[in-house]
Amino acid sequence: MPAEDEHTHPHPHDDPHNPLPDTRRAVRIGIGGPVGSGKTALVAALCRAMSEDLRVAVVTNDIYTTEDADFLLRNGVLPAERIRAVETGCCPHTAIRDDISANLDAIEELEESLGPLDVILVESGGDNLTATFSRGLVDRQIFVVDVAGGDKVPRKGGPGVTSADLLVINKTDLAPLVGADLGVMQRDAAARRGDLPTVFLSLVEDRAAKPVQEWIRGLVP
Ligand SMILES: Nc1nc2c(ncn2[C@@H]2O[C@H](COP(=O)(O)OP(=O)(O)O)[C@@H](O)[C@H]2O)c(=O)[nH]1
Ligand SMILES: [Mg+2]
Repeated sequence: MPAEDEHTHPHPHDDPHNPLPDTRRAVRIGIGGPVGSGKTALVAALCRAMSEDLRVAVVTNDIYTTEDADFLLRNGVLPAERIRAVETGCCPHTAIRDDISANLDAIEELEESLGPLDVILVESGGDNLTATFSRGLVDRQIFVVDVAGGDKVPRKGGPGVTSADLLVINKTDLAPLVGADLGVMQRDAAARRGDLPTVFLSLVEDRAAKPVQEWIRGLVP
């Protein structure tokens, strides 16, 4: 065996211009659900609460606008360079499920310009109960529904409700106003989801989205 200093051919670890990257990549979390259920409000709450100690960035998906990204910017939840908007220009579920390249590009750009990150939140454009993320785009997905449409939503099922890694039932503050029974929603969600977790949330009352934040923090090494 030649001694260490007898090496003459180049080794990757010898190149001072090419240091090994931080190989632990950010946890990618998809946030889906119908329009108006509170996805952007949840993203804003999570950014505010987590960016104090974690490196967070966001990708938003809108059909024809950058409304969600604009909302996050206006509310100053993250510096502008940590937010990327993808204009899907088509059914929003296509960009998160079938042709995910624009979203992957956005994630790559964020990681290249910002360096290593802990959490990347990807908000879907949101159309109905059937939109789910490709496993090639995100590691985990959160599905957000709200109680405003009544307590039937978990019972109706659909892939978001039945298979999301976390189901968030938002706007519990509105339950008395619309006559929604949270107990029924809890029972129906459990019946559809088996062991997968469901949390109730009111972003009006819990501005730090605590149960969702805790779940995400549990995924960050
Ligand atoms: N009362 C109530 N309103 C909420 C709550 N969460 C979000 N909203 C409101 O619901 C509307 C839609 O929220 P948004 O985050 O834009 O929904 P998205 O389309 O899913 O991104 C906004 O006016 C929010 O302020 C909540 O917990 N309670
Ligand atoms: Mg939104």
